Amino acid sequence: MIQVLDTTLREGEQTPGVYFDSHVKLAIAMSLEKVGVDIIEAGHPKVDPDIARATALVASRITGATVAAHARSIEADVDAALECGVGFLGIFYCVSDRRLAQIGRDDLSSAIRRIADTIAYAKKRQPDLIIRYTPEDAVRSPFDNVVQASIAAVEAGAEVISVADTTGFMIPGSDRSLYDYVARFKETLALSGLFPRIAVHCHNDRGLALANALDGVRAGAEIIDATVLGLGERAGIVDLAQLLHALQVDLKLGKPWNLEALQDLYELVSRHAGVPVPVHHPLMGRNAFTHCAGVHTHAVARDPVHYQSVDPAEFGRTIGVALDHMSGISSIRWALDKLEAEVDESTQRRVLEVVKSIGRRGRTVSLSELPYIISQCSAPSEQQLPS
Ligand code: HCA
Ligand code: CU
Repeated sequence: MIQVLDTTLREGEQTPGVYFDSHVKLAIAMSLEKVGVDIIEAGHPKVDPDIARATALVASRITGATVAAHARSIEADVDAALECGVGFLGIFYCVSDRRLAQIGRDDLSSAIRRIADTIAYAKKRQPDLIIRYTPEDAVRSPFDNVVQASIAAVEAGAEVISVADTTGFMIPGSDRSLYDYVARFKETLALSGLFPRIAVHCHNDRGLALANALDGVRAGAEIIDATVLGLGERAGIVDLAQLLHALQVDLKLGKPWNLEALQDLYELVSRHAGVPVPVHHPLMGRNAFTHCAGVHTHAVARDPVHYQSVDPAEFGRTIGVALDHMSGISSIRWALDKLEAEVDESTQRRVLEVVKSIGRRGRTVSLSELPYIISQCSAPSEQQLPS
């Protein structure tokens, strides 16, 4: 069963300038719960006492999803996380040779010992805890290091290993395919008789996060990380709405999530993050189901399928038509229909000309201003009005 882990409250808060107060974190978590995400990563409690308090608050109020916390491979981080009452703990430790040599305190074997000891410690403190081990930057680390660390992690009590594409390095269909990586990784662990659930955490540095995540799914990953608006370090990670839609509607995987609840969630996160939803954001953007050119609106008026492969009703939305320089007579008729206004053919043509001329100035005519344009274009003839 595919599960979705939302990390808006942890990875998303690593977006420069984004900070969610604890009551806002609770509101976002409750909105995520309404959408039905399976796991909510609420924060890294050791980073800051406010984050610890917010994580505890979320863990105490959310019953419809598993609440997770983030921790380095250090007992103090585990203690801080478990004091928050979470049911899922993500422990990360990079095992690339370069990182171990330049930044870490350990060589590979002591790093592996530290990872295993920390996991065993957490499992002992809370036997029902679900533990995920993430070899950060897994895909650019020596494969054998990742395998050795993961085997030790699973033997110490980790149930989930997350393949992190920490720098958005992977490219579908190339020799940097996450599909190939996950498939080979699972096969290699299976040779040791180990079958942890595989998670994928895909950064979007090359704009390929979702494509890579779906490659991971195809190779058997069962937990997929995402954030609202794809927030996160640098270019962020997988966008939650896009992921849920692809899994649920296109691939028919996972439990039924409540896609209609996404609109409120995006609005809430956007407002508190201070990050506007781009107008052309797939699925959630203002223009995502708005048709512009006359040829398009003409065809869509007969059957939206001509220019739409996603059904806006999945999100509780409807199609729209933009009134601007690209409009045709069918755009005007669509708008008149919406307004339940009856206007003769020649007035429609005059309205179209006004709409086009406003559009050429780089503005879209809203439905609410159209009645005034109609009035202006209706008899007594426009020419009789004082200029
Ligand atoms: C980080 C890096 C991380 C960790 C992911 C994980 C990544 O900010 O700590 O712990 O599963 O991209 O590798 O987000
Ligand atoms: Cu990340």
